[in-house]
Amino acid sequence: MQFVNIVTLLTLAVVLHSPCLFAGDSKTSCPTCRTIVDNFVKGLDKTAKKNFGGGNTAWEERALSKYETSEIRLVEILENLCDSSSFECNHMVEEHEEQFENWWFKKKDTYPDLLKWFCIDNIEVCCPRGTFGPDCNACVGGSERPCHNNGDCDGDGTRRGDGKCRCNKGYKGDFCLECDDGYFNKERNDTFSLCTECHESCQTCSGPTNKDCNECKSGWVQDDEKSCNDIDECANETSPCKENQYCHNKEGSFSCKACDAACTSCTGEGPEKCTGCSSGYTEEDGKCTDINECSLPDKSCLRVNEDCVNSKGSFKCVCSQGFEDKDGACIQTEETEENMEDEDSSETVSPDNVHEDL
Ligand SMILES: [Ca+2]
Repeated sequence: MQFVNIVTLLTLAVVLHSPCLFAGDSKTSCPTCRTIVDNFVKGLDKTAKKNFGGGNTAWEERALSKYETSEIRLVEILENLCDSSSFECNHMVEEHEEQFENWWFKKKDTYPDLLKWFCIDNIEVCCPRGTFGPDCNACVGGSERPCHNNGDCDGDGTRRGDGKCRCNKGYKGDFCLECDDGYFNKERNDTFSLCTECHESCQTCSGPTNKDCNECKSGWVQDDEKSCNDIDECANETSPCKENQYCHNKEGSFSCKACDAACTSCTGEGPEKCTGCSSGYTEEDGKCTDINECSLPDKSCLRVNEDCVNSKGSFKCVCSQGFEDKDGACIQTEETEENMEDEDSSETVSPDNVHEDL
């Protein structure tokens, strides 16, 4: 007795948690139903010429007309309504198989619109376009042109939603008739509104040009003729950028870009635009040029058996070929094969090893 009770409880728990129970009311049940109907129509198309040899004999015509309305054809169509992986679809078809048979044999001449007959009127998971919710009420703005064609009605065509509008870009308000900031009404009456983008210089506007701004966007300023024009942020005596950056003006804004590595400060791109040279560089012919520390009269590398390697903005001291660094001195390398290989690879001077101090 105890055992039976547990089994009953478990079964009940499974049933209660099964998605089957909620399939009729899920968010996706209307789209699923529409897919089923679409695939039904495709199935009708696909089977339209089947079992028909292409000839024209009386026998074939009779066979065709018999197949046209046959259960065989219906089963063929029903088998291809859903992807095998779609639980909701397969469940919906299984659950309403009798309805499909009913429509196929008795209703399809009177109610040729399967979507309306099945999804809307019969299993009640969808509504006609432009309507929403359990009772298929008209969307905001009316079912003909929901949201005045400037937005989406919540729940449109389903048994869900609240019918309110989510306006397209550029539109606002409950009815999507008003223009959003940055847009203006090109055309407007009680039921129609066309909003067009303002000139890029306007925050709000009444027309398409920079003379039609009600208010300039930030980065733009109104001149004497009431037009909004770009502010050249870089024209100021003091740059809005950091010491090692230069200012680049843009329409409606500006940006700061890094100076060349040769400069500590600059007025533009490249070593020619430096106003101060980085260490390791010196001014030469109007631009900051790398100092070759290896050709200075005072030697930069002082140890015995070492070479000076110049690099951009710096230099490096490396032991000469056949010598290696040991305890701060360049010692002759022992001639083993392994060491020969090591020497080969140490010849490459990578910029990572470059001296930072000079
Ligand atoms: Ca600017």
